[in-house]
Amino acid sequence: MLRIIDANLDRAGEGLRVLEDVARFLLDAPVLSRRLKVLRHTILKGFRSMEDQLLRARNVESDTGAFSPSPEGTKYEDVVALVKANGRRVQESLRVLEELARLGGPSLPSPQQLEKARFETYELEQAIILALWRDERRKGMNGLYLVLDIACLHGRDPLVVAEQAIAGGVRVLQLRDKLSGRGGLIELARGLKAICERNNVPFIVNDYVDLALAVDAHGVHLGQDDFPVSEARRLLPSDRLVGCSTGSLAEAEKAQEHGADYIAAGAVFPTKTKDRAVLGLERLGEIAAGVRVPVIGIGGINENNVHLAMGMNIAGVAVISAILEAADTEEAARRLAGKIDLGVGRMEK
Ligand code: TZP
Ligand code: MG
Repeated sequence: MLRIIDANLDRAGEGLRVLEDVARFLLDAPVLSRRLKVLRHTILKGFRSMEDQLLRARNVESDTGAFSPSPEGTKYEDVVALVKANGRRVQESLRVLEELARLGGPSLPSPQQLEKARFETYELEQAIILALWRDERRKGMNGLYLVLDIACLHGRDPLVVAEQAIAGGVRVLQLRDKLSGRGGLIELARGLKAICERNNVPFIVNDYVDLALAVDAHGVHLGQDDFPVSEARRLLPSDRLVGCSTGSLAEAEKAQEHGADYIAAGAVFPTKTKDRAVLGLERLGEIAAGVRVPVIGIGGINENNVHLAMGMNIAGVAVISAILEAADTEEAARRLAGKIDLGVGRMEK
């Protein structure tokens, strides 16, 4: 019995340590890693009075099961697989400890405590995996970003335009409609999301968190006077993105602090599409250097100046008129995308 407890306590502790380090070092998620640490300590504390007894009972040499199924150990496909395997390891060992605790014993923690710890692990494992997925999506925020502004379509079918733009090289698509009510946008949003999903392009909804939730969009994009970033972060599932428009380094820092996954900075150049102060290249560069999240330049960007914006070490550029006012959508997207050298962007961020 002591040997079973000892082995499973080790497994639970080791597995939790792996999860904690992923949360701490890969995700930079202090709340998650703290919860994991507290959980690990709480479990160990429950067995502290048996510590010496367990150590004495340990006998690695005579353990008939102490071998690995393959000589080099398990190889994980990616970090998510590693988290799943270690999550399972913790859950299984807590289950074994719980079963033993049900047999009773003077110095064992109660089965209820161990069950509670196991359930917490299910939740923490899910939180880590969702955060890893969001991290992946955040890294995909680069290249050419099209803001599909319905007012700029001049009667064309948004679904057709979206398909053409993506065929030309658009890597992120946002639905922006300042004119219709959101009720009327649901069907269109669903259609655009389906196209994006088919092409492995993130689909972002401008302004409306409820619409983004309703159609299960990959993210929402918010301006300074829209719904607060921190609230959107709280409402959206944790693998969804929240983007924020900013016009200064201070706004960008604040957005990042409140949980924004990427930042749009602009207007980089003068634009007729939106009434916005011009940021200029230098301040765009300051924003790009001042935040950790990807920065997307926006405002007045076209195929003649895109290289200047990308030269400021940003992750990508967002455009409206350079694609939507062009006679040939696909060709316009292709020409712009061809001038974005992702190799010199901020992909390594
Ligand atoms: N936010 C800052 S500038 C801008 C938005 C939505 C308009 C971008 O449009 P264009 O036509 O690419 O300049
Ligand atoms: Mg807005």
